[in-house]
Amino acid sequence: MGGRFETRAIHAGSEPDPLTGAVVPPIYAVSTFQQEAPGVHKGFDYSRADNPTRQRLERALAELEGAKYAAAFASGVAATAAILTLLEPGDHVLAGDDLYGGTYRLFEQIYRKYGLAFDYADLSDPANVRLRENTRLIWLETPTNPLLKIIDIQAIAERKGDALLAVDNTFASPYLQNPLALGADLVLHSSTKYLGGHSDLIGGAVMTNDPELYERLKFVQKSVGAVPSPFDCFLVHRGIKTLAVRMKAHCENALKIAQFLAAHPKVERVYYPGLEGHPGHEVARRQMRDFGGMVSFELGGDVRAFFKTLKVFTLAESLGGVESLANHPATMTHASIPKEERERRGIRDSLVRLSVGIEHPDDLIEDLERALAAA
Ligand code: P1T
Repeated sequence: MGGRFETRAIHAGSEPDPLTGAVVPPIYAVSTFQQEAPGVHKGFDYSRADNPTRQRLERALAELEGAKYAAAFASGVAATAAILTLLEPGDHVLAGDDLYGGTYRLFEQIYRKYGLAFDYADLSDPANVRLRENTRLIWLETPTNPLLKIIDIQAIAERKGDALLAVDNTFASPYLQNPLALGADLVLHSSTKYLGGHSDLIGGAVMTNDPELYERLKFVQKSVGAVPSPFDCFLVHRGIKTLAVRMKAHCENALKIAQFLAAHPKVERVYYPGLEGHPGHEVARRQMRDFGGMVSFELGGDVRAFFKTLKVFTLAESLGGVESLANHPATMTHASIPKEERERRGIRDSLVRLSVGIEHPDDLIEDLERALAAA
């Protein structure tokens, strides 16, 4: 399909249905497909292996990341697990030290026992990439969850040696940043977040330009079977059509909120890459189209009273939906990281993470003003 991002987001994988002319890909709620003779069929045999609604979504996902290939999964962590399945026992993974708590849990509590070794480093300084002989994967998020560190993808790609570089692009979305163009081998999304955009589904995806990696991922997708339902694929695909307009509004609101928080006496520190004082501001300006919808801050006050007073922001895990959410990483999204390790990484009990939605910014700021006064 070609065209600029906004156009591709609407048309990618969405050409009219050849059978009926339907302008939106139909939901093929079906498990199996008739075969004319054993092994002779129209390209689909069983929906775990492939499904027409999923295939349309995968074409859209690939196009948005400038990738040749995409594989959709039942959740972001299922997509992460699929990438880890490409490794062999004894392999070493170097990961960024700030990342989603569920990713850390998957690494430490599931895959470590299958013989993978994990190390964590602050990759916002590329000099911290120190490879071992058996390092097969570098894993990073940027901006990171929840501290919004910015990692220079191109600088890490230049240091990756023989390892694969996987970038979890969930916080940025493909509208803001395309890691494959910066040298990553694999891009991952939790499509639960900005891609879906409406907090009404769980999904994940992996994109790549490497045909061999893609074949292996398709094999894992079919063989392990963590596939999204046709209905969830439809919802993600529907969400993607408005990704560009939503992201513009998320970014505009988040910058206003970050500036408001930075000037507030009860706020000790604001983490937002769009603020000029943010250590990753220059890199973000270079590798992202804008600075995203996530803002974190250290609250100098009563965190419980703050959350209790919020009315427009909902206290909930997750992010990337049209509605604003507030999260307490220490007890919610990052509770699976042991306290000592969490605090070493800078996730204190005073840390608040906001997923800034696309409501009117004045309503959001008034809500925060009230809650900060009560804190
Ligand atoms: O929830 P799921 O769709 O399985 O995606 C996991 C995931 C992967 N990567 C990042 C960067 C994420 O933030 C997440 C999920 N995160 C939350 C639920 C959260 O509130 O941070």
